Amino acid sequence: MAELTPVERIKAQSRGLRGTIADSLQDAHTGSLRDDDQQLLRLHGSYQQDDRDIREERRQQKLEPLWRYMVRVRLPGGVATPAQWLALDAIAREYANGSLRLTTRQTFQFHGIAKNGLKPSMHTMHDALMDSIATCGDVNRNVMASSNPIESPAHAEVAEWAARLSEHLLPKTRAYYEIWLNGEKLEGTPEYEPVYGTNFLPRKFKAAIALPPSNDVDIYTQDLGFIAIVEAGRLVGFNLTVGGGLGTTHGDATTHPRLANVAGFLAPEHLLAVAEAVVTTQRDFGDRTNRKHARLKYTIEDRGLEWFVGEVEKRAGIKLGAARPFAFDTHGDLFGWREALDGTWHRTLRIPAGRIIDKDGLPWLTGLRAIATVHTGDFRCTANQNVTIAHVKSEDKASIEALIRHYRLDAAEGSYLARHALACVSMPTCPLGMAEAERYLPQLTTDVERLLAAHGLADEPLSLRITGCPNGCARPYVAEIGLVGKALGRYNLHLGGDAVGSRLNVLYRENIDEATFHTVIGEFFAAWRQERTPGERFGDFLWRTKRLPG
Ligand code: SRM
Ligand code: SF4
Repeated sequence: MAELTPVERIKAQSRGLRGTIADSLQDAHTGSLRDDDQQLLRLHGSYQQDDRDIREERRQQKLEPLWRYMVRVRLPGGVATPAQWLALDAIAREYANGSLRLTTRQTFQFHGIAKNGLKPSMHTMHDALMDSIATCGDVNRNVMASSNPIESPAHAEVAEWAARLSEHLLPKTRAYYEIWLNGEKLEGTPEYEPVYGTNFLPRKFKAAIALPPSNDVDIYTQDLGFIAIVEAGRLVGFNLTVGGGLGTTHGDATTHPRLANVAGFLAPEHLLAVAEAVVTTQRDFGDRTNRKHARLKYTIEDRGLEWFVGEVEKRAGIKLGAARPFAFDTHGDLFGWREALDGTWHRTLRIPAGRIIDKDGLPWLTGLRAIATVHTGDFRCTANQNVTIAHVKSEDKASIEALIRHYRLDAAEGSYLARHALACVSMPTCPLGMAEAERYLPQLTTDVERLLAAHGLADEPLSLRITGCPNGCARPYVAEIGLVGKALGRYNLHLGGDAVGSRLNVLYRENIDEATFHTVIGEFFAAWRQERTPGERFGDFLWRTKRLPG
């Protein structure tokens, strides 16, 4: 029988995710944690990283790498109050690198926190009713939900379900409170984990709720998804989706992105039981011997969807109904002021690659702090790395708009392409990055905009997503143009996603440089302009005219 992966031993022996993190934190001789604790730290929502830009310089100086910590906040549905925003802003300035980073899973990350800044950061979050529990590691991560606030009564319900789902799938261990918040120390046996058991999950696990017609959460890329079904203005239930996942490894044909299957329909009151059944089935049958084969998508492929659904139904004690009809019209965000049903207003701000920082004459961190100081509604992080200022009263709209303009928070709302492009973090913090992503995005969008304009296609709807490696953190495999890092300055080019995130693109060219990318895309734009049917999207055009393999 194949051996369990080393991470399995670390989780099993961790005494409910405690390990020796508390001792590791005390060690003033190094900015690092002990090896096993670095793994466990993830389940507390943090990764140990080093600044790759200065890695070599530090090595030459015989210094240890500049160890710093990324911390990811748990924020179901991406909803934050102004008080929470101010707490996050304070952490960004006092303990992190002066930036707040909106992620592709509707939450915030901090980068650059030193070891001794971790506890005060967790305290600041806790005081504002936030935490980072289970935002990383082999557990259910931040639960996403369609983020446009109150455009129908179902929006509020969906946000509430996301919070309930997040709570339901949260580990029960008190380790987080003990280690970070000076909670009482556990004596004896660790807490019983009804959902996770002692070994937690074989791998990371992701859940989201989509509210058609928006697929902003990219439901087909999630391990577990619920598509809200609204009939006669009422939320009547959800279609269940299972087995989406994007991570791959270059050169390893056993790994691949996969879109989720729509498995059936369930009433709202069964959502938690069904979610738990999906998670425990994956807990019990997921591959714990090979982390590259451990996601739910492979469990379903190996055992079959029918078997999987049967197991879930047995565990949840219900039979799924036939999936109900639904239709998506976008997986992007909607910009500009929009009125909600309750008469309040919201406006989504375009934040390229989600990086909120005061830089290059754009004082965005300061500007959003100023807004949070006076705002009486809330903020919504979107799955597309943007932020919505939500629930603005009619009488406050003009003053919020004035702040947006004063702090130039509308500066990035250029072309359709620029408003919708996504980039993962990659350099200099991500240890897995092979090529630039976030830092290359401004140049990349400018170049593609120029090529579009050259062919008379300026402002055509087009999705562009780039990642620094094949893990897929900016979900590049459902973009019309996806660039996936291979080496510095080199990318695999994927083409052919659709407008709503329901089609995987395909690998078109491997390991190409910038100049080749411009040539290939320029030629395709020329053909698209000439041969497209009215309004035809780029991805659809490439498939219809058989320009893509497969
Ligand atoms: Fe991710 C690992 C950043 C969304 C697939 N991801 C990482 C790490 C933690 C690198 C590491 O393991 O050391 C990156 C930290 C970089 C940094 O410096 O901050 C990282 N992932 C991100 C974020 C911040 C990208 C962003 O630009 O917003 C996103 C944080 C989301 C959140 O708030 O929880 C992020 N990652 C995703 C997504 C998209 C999604 O979840 O909707 C995916 C693809 C969907 C999926 O999971 O299949 C994704 N990340 C991965 C993988 C590949 C997993 C796999 O099944 O193979 C890894 C590597 C791993 O797990 O071994 C990874
Ligand atoms: Fe890092 Fe790769 Fe994820 Fe980008 S896609 S953040 S390079 S793991």
